[in-house]
This record gives sequence, C-alpha cells and structure tokens, in this order.
Amino acid sequence: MQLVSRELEEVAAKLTRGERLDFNDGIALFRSTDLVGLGMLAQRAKRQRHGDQVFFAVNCHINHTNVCVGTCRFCAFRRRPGEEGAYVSSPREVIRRVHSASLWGIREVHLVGGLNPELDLDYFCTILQGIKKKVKGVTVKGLTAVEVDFLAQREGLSVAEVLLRLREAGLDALPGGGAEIFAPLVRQRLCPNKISGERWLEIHAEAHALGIPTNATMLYGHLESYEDRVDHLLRLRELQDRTGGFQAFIPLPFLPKNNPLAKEEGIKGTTGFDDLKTIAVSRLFLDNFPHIKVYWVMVGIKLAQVALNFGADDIEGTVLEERIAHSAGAESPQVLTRQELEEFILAAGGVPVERDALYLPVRREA
Ligand code: V47
Repeated sequence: MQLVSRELEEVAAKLTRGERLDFNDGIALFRSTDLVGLGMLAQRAKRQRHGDQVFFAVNCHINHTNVCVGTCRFCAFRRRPGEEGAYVSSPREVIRRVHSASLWGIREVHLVGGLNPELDLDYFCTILQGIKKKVKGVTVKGLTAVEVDFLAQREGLSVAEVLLRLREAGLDALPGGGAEIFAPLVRQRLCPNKISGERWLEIHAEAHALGIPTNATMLYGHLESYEDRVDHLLRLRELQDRTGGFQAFIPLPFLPKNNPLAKEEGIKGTTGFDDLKTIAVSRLFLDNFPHIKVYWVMVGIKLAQVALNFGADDIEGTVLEERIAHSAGAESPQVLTRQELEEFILAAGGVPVERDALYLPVRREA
C-alpha cells in the first residue's frame, strides 16, 4: 500500500535508508501538501527515538521586565523606558513569585525579559541565587542569547565570563528565544537591531563549550520563505553536529495581534496545516536534536495535542503567567495544571514523563 504521496517518496526512501536530508529535501517537505504522509514519517522518527514518551515540565514563566531598547517589529510585549505600561520586577518580587509558584510543584523556571539597560549582572545573579536558595530542586532555564550578549556589552565582559557568572549563581540552561529567522535579509526587516543569526549561534556555541545546554527556536509565518526556514534548520543542525549542546527545538508561529509587523505588512498568522507541517519537518530535518517541543501557548492546546502525533515529543509546560505570547494575541489560557497536562498527553496516546530544565526525569512521591 502506498503510504506517502509521490512527492514524498524520494525523501521517505532516504529516511528508510537512514540517510540525512539535504537542503532540497527540506524544501520538498515544506512544499508538500501530503500532511498525513509527512506526519507519519515524522512520528516514526519520534517513536524511534522516544517511543510513546512525551516530555513536559511543571514550570513557571517569569518575564521580569518588558522594558526593552530593542525594536523587533513582531513584538507586542516590549515598552520603551518610561512608557505607559512599562514594568520591572525587583529580584525580591521575582523570587517571591517563583516561591509562590513552588506550591504548584514547579521544577523549572523559564526566565526571560526585555533588553533593559538598568538591569546589571548582579540583578540576575541575585535572582538566580535567591531562586535556588528558596526553592529546592528547581532548575532555571533563563536569559536568551540576546540578553546574554546585551549583558556582556553592558558589563564589558566576554560572553563566556557572563555565562560562567550566571551558572555559578544557579543558571542551568539557556532558552531558545531570539533566534527568530537567521536569513539576514528577512532578519533585517523583522528585527533590525537584534544580534545577527551568526552571533546568536556563536553565543549558543559558547554555552555548549561551557557545558550549558540550550534550546533553539524559529519564528515562522511572517516574511520568510521556505528556503529561509530550511536555511535556519540547516544552521542549527550544523552547530549541533559540532557541539551536541542543544536539547530542544521549538518552532514558534508568528502571532499577529498588537504588533507593527502584522499591521504594516498585512500578515494574518499561520494555519494549523503549516503549524503541523513545521513540527513534522523539524523532526525529520533536525535528526541530531533530541527533542522537538510544541509550545501550546502559541499553537493552542488542541493543535498541540495533534502535534504530539506529528513528531513532537515534548510540550512546554504548565507555564503559569506567560506574557510575551499573550500580548501578541495568544488565546490559550495562562496556565495548565500538571494533571491537565498529563491528561492531555495521555489522550493523545503519549506516556507523560515529567522532566526538569536539564531533561532529567522528575520522580514524584505518590
Ligand atoms: O524570541 C515574540 C517570540 C520568543 C512574538 O526555550 C513571538 O524552551 C510569535 O523563545 N508571535 C520568546 N512569537 C519565547 C521563546 C520560548 C518559548 C517557550 C519555550 C522556550 C524554550 C522558548 O517569542 C521570542 C520571539 O521569537 N515572539 N513575539 C509574536 N508576536
């Protein structure tokens, strides 16, 4: 029986032979409309690696400040210093919030914010030390490569020095934000002041060299072409070949509310078809990434459940208090409980495995 359409046959044969996909294969996958065939290939790859396991974290997201000197056109979260609605949480406030979230049994904190020139390295070290002291056993995935670069410049330190200080204070892993799309021409139109794709990759390579694992993201569904998406995946795969330091890849669909990019360019947001396709292609193309994560906050809970059958093995998380996606119109709730998340994974045919920021399994007393 023919399981995949003609257009996928060649790639399917390559995958069956255990061969790596190249740039043209990536384009063929993105151009294909055989979503079911793609999903089947991706889910086979997911099962070969993880069986029925689906990883999740009981976590909280802390966005400590929305003050940002960046000018990313897709962002609905940032405020200029002094602008109405601008906020900065003190270290004490952040630690208090993590402490109160610990009543939910969190084992991971996701800490990211704007590029706020008022916040120095000590601010972050105080937060990290405070979190680790107050909440035993919690792990912290915090500061994007963009924030690390900004801090290094502010402090006149090297990236490695900043990372070492942060690690000493309690940082366990870097999140994947700020990658957006690496292709320079599109990146320039999306986020003209942001570090280049090369710099983003360099900072992740530095983290990997220090033994700090990281994630990677790709913002899609705006001005980029399929060629740009495959280029992005290819660059990530190449770095992963060299370092092995990436844990998870998370494709992020562009959300079109309250931001200049959507308004000025008339962008409507992605389709469910594209979201599932991008998850599936990511799984097939990034053959050296252990985890492909679906972010239910951005794709919606129901589609995230389907994505767990289209190659994703990981789902972010209980989340609690996310602001970046909700500012840009995410319609999902602010939080899922651990029980809801587990039920949701089970209903999608998965076996839930709770993990921390280092992907170590979390064992709970019954
Ligand atoms: O870098 C900003 C994106 C990212 C919009 O590493 C937008 O585990 C869509 O990186 N529409 C931050 N996306 C979120 C992020 C993340 C989320 C969950 C888990 C992990 C992880 C990382 O959000 C930004 C940017 O790419 N973003 N605005 C928008 N309008």
